[in-house]
Amino acid sequence: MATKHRRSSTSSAVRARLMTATAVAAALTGGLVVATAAPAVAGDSVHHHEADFNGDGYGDTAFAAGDATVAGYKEAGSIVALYGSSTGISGSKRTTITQNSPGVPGGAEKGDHFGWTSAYGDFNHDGYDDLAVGASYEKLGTDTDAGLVTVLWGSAKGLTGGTVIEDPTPSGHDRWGKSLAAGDFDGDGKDDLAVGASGATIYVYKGGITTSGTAGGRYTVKPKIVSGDDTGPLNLSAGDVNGDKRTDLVVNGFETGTEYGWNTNYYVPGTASGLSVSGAKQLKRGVITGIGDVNGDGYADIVTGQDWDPEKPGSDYPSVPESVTGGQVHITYGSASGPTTTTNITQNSGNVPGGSERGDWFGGEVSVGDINGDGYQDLVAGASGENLGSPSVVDTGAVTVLYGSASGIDTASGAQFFAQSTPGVPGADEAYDGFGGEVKLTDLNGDGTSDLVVAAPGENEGNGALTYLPSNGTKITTTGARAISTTAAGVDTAGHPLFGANAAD
Ligand SMILES: [Ca+2]
Ligand SMILES: [Ca+2]
Ligand SMILES: [Ca+2]
Ligand SMILES: [Ca+2]
Repeated sequence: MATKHRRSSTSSAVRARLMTATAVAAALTGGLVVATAAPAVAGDSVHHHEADFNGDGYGDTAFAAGDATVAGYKEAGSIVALYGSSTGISGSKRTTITQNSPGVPGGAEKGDHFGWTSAYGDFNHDGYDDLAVGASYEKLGTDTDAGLVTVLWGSAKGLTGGTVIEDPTPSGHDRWGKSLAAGDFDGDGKDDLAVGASGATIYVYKGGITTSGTAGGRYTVKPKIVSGDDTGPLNLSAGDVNGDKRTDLVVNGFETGTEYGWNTNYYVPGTASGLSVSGAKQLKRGVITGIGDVNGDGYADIVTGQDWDPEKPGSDYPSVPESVTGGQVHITYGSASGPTTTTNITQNSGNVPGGSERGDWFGGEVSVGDINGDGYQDLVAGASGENLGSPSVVDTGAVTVLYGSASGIDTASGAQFFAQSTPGVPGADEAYDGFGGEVKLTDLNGDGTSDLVVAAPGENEGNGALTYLPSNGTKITTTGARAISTTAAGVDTAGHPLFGANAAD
């Protein structure tokens, strides 16, 4: 039985991360924001390809406004699909979807938090990527916080209409859709959908999901993590770590069988019959994961951000040193037998810009993609709690770009550092912007290299905003950079929508 102490310990990392998206906004706005939202989803996992919802060959992306007011209902939530073009993404080519949108099941209600979680894949195998979206606080009948998962369908016109993915055991858990991941876990050529809820069990819907909601099959996997609304699978990430052409899953959760229920992560390999816990391996701590081949050996590597949760049970904030509480990123290398050795990076490593300071939340968000097209996946790590300037601007946030190489992520040279005060980046450093509160590397202008989108969920008192920073084929550049505000994205600015706090994986 969980004690109060345990609960607060198990949730500490989650809460710390939520700070970037919610409580920082609260600090600015007098504490009106309630931290009820699901944790952010990991960055791009290169599990298949760029998202292309409208099939025009340009990569697309989607960002949540999970606390957006819809038709007067607070925190009903929305999600914004942004379609790529030769000049990347902007507010002029997008679809903003709520549960009140035509063809989308359900209706916007207070506190549904539609859009907080999402995962893309071509679930109906028609050539257009689709987007599975969670509304994990949806109330169904008398079932409070039952949760709802909807697949929004890709088409030549972009995302349109949707289908509910039925919860097979609604009485067995709450928060259906609190975590989502897509990939071809059984290697049959069709994208499957993994759904997490408040329990430890993960439900996998096999590809070939139809517009009437029928899947090609369904099974469950249950890694050794704690069940609970604030625990269960926090984040799910997909990628082929063992190089067998079947997508593997990384589960961020909390340990079973320990008094304090410390954060833990598992690698669960895909097999011909789907995900299999018999081959599961425990990984380093951290609450957010991106998967990509940073050393170019053909095996995707697991990049997990651990924003401050101390390594050693028994040690606790603030007694652990700043070098730990500033946050770190673990890189666990893939191999034919799955995950192998792990290295870690902090802001104190090599020539990584900045220094590790308590509350930086370095690694609070991570994304992996090939910015310079050299075949080595590169890394972006958010540090949404970074203070900058003199006098110091609290929690304005920053992101660090680090490049892959044959020997892994290069901390000696090539690093880039961006904040809103960086020349050419739109906006300015303001307290609690939380710039870096979500990061996404994916190709949005069709040149074959990954561009960067950085969210500042705290921008303008919790409205949130995105910043598009393209790759010029060699590095991330401010040439062609643009900001996308809530207004440009069609998100209601009532309350604190926290636009950008989660990107689709
Ligand atoms: Ca597209
Ligand atoms: Ca499709
Ligand atoms: Ca590798
Ligand atoms: Ca690269």
